[in-house]
Amino acid sequence: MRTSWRALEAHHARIGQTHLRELFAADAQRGERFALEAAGLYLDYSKNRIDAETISLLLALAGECGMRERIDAMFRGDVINTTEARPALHIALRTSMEARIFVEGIDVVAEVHTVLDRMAAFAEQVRSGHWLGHTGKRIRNIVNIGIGGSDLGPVMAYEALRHYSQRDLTLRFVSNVDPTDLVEATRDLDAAETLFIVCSKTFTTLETLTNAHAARAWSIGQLGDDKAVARHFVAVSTNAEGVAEFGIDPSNMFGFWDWVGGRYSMGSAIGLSTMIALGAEQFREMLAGFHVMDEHFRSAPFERNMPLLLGLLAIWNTNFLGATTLAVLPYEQYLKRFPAYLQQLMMESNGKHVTLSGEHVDYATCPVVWGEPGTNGQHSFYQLIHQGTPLVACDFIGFCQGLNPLGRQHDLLMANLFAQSEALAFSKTADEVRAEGVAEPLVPHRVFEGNRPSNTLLVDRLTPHTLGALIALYEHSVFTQGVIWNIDSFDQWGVQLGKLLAERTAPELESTTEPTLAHDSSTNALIRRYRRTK
Ligand code: G6Q
Repeated sequence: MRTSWRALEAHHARIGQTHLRELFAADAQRGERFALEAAGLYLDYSKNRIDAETISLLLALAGECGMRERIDAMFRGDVINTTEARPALHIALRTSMEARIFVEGIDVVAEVHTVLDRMAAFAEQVRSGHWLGHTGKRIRNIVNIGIGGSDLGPVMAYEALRHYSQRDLTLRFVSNVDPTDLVEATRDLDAAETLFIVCSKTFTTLETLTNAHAARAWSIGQLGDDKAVARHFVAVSTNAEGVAEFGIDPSNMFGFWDWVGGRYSMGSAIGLSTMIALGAEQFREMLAGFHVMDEHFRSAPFERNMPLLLGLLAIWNTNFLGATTLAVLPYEQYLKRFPAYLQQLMMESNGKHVTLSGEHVDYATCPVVWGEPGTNGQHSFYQLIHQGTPLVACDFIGFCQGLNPLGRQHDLLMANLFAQSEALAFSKTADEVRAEGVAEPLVPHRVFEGNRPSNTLLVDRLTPHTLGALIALYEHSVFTQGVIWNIDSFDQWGVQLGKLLAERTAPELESTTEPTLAHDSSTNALIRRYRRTK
């Protein structure tokens, strides 16, 4: 075990039970001391159960884990995704045109900008009405077909930045192989005005290809001509052969590279739907926001480095305080898909059980990530966060300026955010409850123990730029945690397993003759019952 890890354990034994009340009482400046600003985001981390020594011990842990070298390796394009033998170079998607990053002797930055320019030209044609459908009508509906990393980023970004989108375009997102998803997304659309973007890095994913084939049949069915595919389907993929086999003209394909992980790909051509909705300029603004945070992560001293500190605080909460879940609580309706996006980013990256060299870890890795926008969550699951038995770490996210001013509503929204993080941190003791005149039998029920850790991210305004910075903040926090846990944050063997298993079972459901089933008795019985009843 690392020396700094042991030192943190000893430190935890000393201050682990110290209440946030005491920590705030001991330092009148605590709220400003444990806060910092970067890339337009303000992070207040003072409501964590830490003191100055906690931070210096966590920084020592980062040093001991070789954090500097690992960050540099990522930015250089080294093969840091070792189980897939690839770099993880999402930072190259948003770096400046002048930068040079080489993968196997090829300058990837130049390639990134070539694709961005092609995307921009296409997006502009669609937005302006110059890209016409097969029958000569302009495109009014864009349906993105993709799943996981080829869906969650685009849908989250569209929802988050809807305020800035071209309102006469309808965007929809189809991911599930459940036919309801595609059927509901297309039932009121005119195929003559509908463009499908088929997003799949591999172009082999069962759900996406099944939906894409069904969408093609729907399109051709309405338009009555196979040739319609050329004007109504474009693809985003690394697999040009697969795209051509499907029948999409390679000139209507936007490429990316195997060094972009699915969940890190929304700044690549996978973001084509986002670019069509927002326009190229605002898409580039979003990339610029990512880039400012990337540069901050790369160059800021560790003690003022926002993603690094956020990652280290997660280590403290997970491994020393025992918080096994993280609630992401945006006080911004436009961020309604942000918790789902972070779920994949964090849990697929760091939900790992072995170290880089394959040894079983003997410490907890990624917490369960979940959340909902405030204030809605306050009327459902916040009860457990306040008074339940598990310790839930919380990230509150709020904006000083609302995008849709309406009376006092934005102030009311933010008043709730501030009040919640305050209530979670500070307790209401039995004596305080009694002093309010509460009858004795009810006193224990009205007590709040407090001492629940939270971060608050306060941002001036939700814009493409600040959204980019916010996502990059979490990406690099995830990376930081992965380095400390010594795991591969960029592979996803659990996801690959699911893809294989479904393909094995589907023929057993479909075969017209009784199949010989060789599963366990539970799975065999379920399959037989399904076959009888379907
Ligand atoms: C992301 C994962 C996974 C992936 C989907 C879709 O990091 O690898 O969510 O994005 O399984 O894969 P394709 O883009 O290849 O269809």
